[in-house]
Amino acid sequence: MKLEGIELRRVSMPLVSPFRTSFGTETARDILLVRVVTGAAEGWGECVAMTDPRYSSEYTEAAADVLRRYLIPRLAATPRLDAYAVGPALAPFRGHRMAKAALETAVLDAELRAQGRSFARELGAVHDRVPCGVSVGIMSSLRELLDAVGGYLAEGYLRIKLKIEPGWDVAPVRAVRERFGDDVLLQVDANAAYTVADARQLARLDPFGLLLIEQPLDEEDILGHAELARLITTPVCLDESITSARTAAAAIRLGAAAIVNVKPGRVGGYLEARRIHDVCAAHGVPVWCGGMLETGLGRAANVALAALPGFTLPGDTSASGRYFHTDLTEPFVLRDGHLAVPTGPGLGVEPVPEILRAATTATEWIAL
Ligand code: OSB
Ligand code: MG
Repeated sequence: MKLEGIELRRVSMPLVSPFRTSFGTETARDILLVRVVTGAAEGWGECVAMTDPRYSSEYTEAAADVLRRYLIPRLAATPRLDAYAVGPALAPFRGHRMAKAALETAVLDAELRAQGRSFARELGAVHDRVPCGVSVGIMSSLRELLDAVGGYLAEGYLRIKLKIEPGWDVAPVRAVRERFGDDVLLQVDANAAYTVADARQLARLDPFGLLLIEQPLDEEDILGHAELARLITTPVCLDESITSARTAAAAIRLGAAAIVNVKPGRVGGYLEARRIHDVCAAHGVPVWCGGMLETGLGRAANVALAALPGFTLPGDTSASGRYFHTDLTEPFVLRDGHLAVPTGPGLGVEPVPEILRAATTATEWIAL
């Protein structure tokens, strides 16, 4: 594959409502898109880094910087480039997995579009639609939370995830159980807001029959998660801590992860995400597809990944309308609680030119 150039494009998308987590409140999504242009096709990669380094150490400006300063020049100097060569070519540069993932995804998309093959086919999808959950932010009152959850259940979401933090944990879970019953698939996500010293408080969630508790402790606290898993009955799921197939294998071995949230951006791309799926499947550990408030471009690839056989729990693969009034692509729409897996070449979706133009705040063309 011969690269002609790469575009870095910044896009700003207002959210339908503020999204509050234990690490901050988002009101708009500030996105970096990577567009790879080859002789045969173009490919898109959406960088999932957020504006500020609060979910992880990566942030949008840093991703753009490392791409233009190190990653893109290295790729330009790589002979016989294809998507599987991207990871090894970029390996000398440490970290920056979200930036690397965006670049690898764009190359893979260009390659698959040129070959007329879909992400789903390439990754090994076995379903033509995936069951969807929704991530519900921290609210200022239980009433507001119950209204939001009621709305999502009415739309057909098959699983509810509540964001929690100290002071907003048992009460929202109890309120949702009391209002909507024990049959609702329910889980919580703390985004690392607790320490193992909070085990007694977290054990108070045990009676509510949660599917899992996601990343209760610091991303580096693998042993703490293993210890916590012995003190509570809710299964412990890791998000932030899982940065590669290797860290997934170690976390499973240490008893720190009964379930794994797979986010391709966090782990360096869809190829590493599939390796995590494979490691987890070999250990009988269920996985599900996380989300990072993606536009339709990132969402399309996530939905393809979520159709692999080991993704046995509903993902944070919500419809476009969960976050955006107007998506960059044709919107992903919930049908019976599911999203259809795209079947067209590559991601199977394109940005709508006028919408993309209107949302763009800056572009930079790097000729190769
Ligand atoms: O921890 O899963 C998370 C969004 C941004 C950063 C981290 C997380 C999230 C979500 C929302 O929970 C997932 C989504 O619906 O895209
Ligand atoms: Mg999470």
